[in-house]
Amino acid sequence: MASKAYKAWLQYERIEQVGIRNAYIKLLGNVVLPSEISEYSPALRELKDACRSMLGIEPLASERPSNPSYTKFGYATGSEREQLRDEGYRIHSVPTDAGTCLSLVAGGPSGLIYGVFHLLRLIGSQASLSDIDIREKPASELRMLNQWDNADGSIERGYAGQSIFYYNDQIASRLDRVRDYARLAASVGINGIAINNVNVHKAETAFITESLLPEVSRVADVFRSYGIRLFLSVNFAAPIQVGGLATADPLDPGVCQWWKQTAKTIYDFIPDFGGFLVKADSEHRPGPFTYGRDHADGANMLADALAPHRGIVIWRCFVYNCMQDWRDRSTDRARAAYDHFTPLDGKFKDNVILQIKNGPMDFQVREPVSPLFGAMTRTNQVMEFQVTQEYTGQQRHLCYLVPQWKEVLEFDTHAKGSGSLVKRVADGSLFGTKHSGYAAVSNIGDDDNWTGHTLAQANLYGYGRLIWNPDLSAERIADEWIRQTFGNEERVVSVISRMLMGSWRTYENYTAPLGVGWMVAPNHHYGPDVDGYEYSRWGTYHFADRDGIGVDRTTGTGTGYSAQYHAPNSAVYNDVTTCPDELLLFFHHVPYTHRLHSGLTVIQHIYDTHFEGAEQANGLLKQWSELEGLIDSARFGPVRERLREQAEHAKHWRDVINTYFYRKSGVPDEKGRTIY
Ligand code: GCV
Repeated sequence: MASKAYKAWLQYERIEQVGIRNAYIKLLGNVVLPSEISEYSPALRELKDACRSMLGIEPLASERPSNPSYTKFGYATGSEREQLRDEGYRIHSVPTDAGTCLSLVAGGPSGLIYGVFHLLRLIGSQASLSDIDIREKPASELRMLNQWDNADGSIERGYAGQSIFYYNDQIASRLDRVRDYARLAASVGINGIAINNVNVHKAETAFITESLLPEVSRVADVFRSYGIRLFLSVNFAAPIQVGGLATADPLDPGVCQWWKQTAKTIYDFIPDFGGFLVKADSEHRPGPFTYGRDHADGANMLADALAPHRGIVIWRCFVYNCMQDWRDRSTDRARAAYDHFTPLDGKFKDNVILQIKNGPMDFQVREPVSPLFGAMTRTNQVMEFQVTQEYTGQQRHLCYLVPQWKEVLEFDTHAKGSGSLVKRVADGSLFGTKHSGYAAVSNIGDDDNWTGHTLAQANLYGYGRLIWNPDLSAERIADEWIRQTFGNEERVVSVISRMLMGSWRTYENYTAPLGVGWMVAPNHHYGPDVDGYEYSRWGTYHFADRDGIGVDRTTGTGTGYSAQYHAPNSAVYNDVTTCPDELLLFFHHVPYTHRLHSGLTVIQHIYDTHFEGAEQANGLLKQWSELEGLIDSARFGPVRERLREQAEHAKHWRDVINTYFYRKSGVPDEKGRTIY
């Protein structure tokens, strides 16, 4: 039997209050299905399983109502169908002569699945179904997960065990766990998944060949039943590596032909294949630059191969010089994506989508929003988030990231005047682009609780819910997740909610200050090492000396990065007096005695936030400990262990950072606390 940790937010706990349970039983005891909806559809299966578990009943499926009150499934027609499109649904209670009909009308099979999960969320939080009228459809078209899983079973930046997809260079023979993952993903509206790492190694390069496609298509079958299309990350040099060609030049007719044939073969096995995800000319991956071609040449060639099958190319913009000389002050990694891609605006085929990381660097705890959002008006774009906590505590620390993503989505790019929010770029409405949406690096592995830290499940849940509806608040998403995962006991809900909501700021407090980022140990990126990346080739510097710290990215004396934003953002960031405190060191090099808007000096801010952050981390442990006895021990204990580690590790961060800057600056802490 699945453990509570494994069930994640699909607990389907029995409803003990008889009155409430009976009200649900009355409605759900009989489900009326039109002939085109099978009793064995995943939507109905989910409803039945959940009813068995929550209500102790097996709903009776029939073509006509057999009770005065009943639930009715159907597909929308006419204008309602147009309005809901494939993925939308309406849940509506309608009085009948002798009772109530709960009607779930969906635009298509995916909408039905999403509608059932919504209904089950309502029941899980014990909401009344007697007078409801809910209409939902996703805000954006593409809602993807990216697995950074490798065929050998490892996961790049994975913190929850090994891959559930692969073992020993093969696709897992049993896909039960993959099916459960598909359920979790569908329950929050995910509709696409790239199942292998964007760093495509030898074994995965062959996934697109005839010998391995039968295996890949088994995985596609599982996801398809939950409305999720399968994508593959591809190796740009595949024509050489598995095709036996001498080149991968995107303008070479033989190469074009090879990809066309390959696409055709893929669609023979997987008729609804989503397309390719490509990391090219980035961190030593092959790409069009090798042949003197640009990214539009590379992406368009693949797009032509996929177009006859309605497939798409998702081309990543994470392109920068990872062999930089740290002595070279003229190169700025933050500029790279914009500099590479804006000149290509309008040159991509309409089945190419650029995938842009939320910030210009790499998923730091604090970065400005990537200026590429708002800079390309004629190019399809999706936003890339990182659910896996590479730089935010690696799922050993609690860091609920939804508030961070929310800030990104609410950022006003001013691309078309005020109100040009990032979420409107990502949903395609601002520029009227054909494709749009979101992708995120998943945080799951084969640990029983999926995410290593049980509370890190909230990030996966939150990602799906937020991109379904970017207007949901981070608090609301946290509340939903807690109720479904741990039940409706108010004390549990309020304590965990407080813990989640403060955790991003807490993590920021005891780690890298004021937007400077990167003070982590090289390679694995866990724990403090202030100079770990200072004299390296990755373009990730803080330039701290005895007088000051920060990267001058202004137009006057710096790298000019601030000019990549539209006015007024460019001016706000460029001017040290208007730049927001939390991004000050991202944009400016300032003396330690520089006064922030908060009134504190930079050095005092560093000391204060680090003492405070370590206290807050300890507070997380204390708050959780209050819940002993209210949460099953199988989940309570391991979370407490992680929070203990976090509290200890936060002290380590505090002392390393404070000591480093005290020794550099020689400025003592005004409050005389212990610094080493
Ligand atoms: C998949 C960062 C990570 C890499 C990752 C890369 C990317 O640099 O550290 O592990 O590679 O981002 O997004 O491609």
